Amino acid sequence: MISEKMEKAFNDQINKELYSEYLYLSMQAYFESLNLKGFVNWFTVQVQEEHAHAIGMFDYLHERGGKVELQAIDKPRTEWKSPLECFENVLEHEQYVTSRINALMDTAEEVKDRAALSFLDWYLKEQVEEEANVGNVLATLKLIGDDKKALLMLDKDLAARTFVQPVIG
Ligand code: OFO
Repeated sequence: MISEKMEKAFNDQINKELYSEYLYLSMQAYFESLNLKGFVNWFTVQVQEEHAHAIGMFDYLHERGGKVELQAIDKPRTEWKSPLECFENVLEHEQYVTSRINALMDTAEEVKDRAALSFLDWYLKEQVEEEANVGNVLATLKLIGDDKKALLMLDKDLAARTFVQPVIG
């Protein structure tokens, strides 16, 4: 049986993952408004990944005999000045999520929940990957500057991203 403290920490993180899904859906809508379909595809995959992250914790909490209590999801931002500003926001958000996963692991250490620690290892590795992927797109956007042709080339590249159902834990 999972401790009450750990149960609450997981419920809070499920909310953060669902918020991530919501934020990226809002960014997807922003790129729809710019008619950049490759970016739209990139965010479609991102939304699916965040949903999988939330469900991974949702299932795990049940597996450990805990109770899932869903919370209200904050309203996400809806406007960005440019694709560059939007991706700066993505990186900032992923860095925040990384800090939350670290805090969740601190709680698991505090209550000596080694099973949760080992489960959360996957999330920690995933954050390293996410930050690297987002950082790459961001670096390219910085190089592109105001070059519309180069932006369309990046859009074409991002259209190739596909969703692979992650095996969590
Ligand atoms: Fe983007 O990794 Fe979950 O939140």
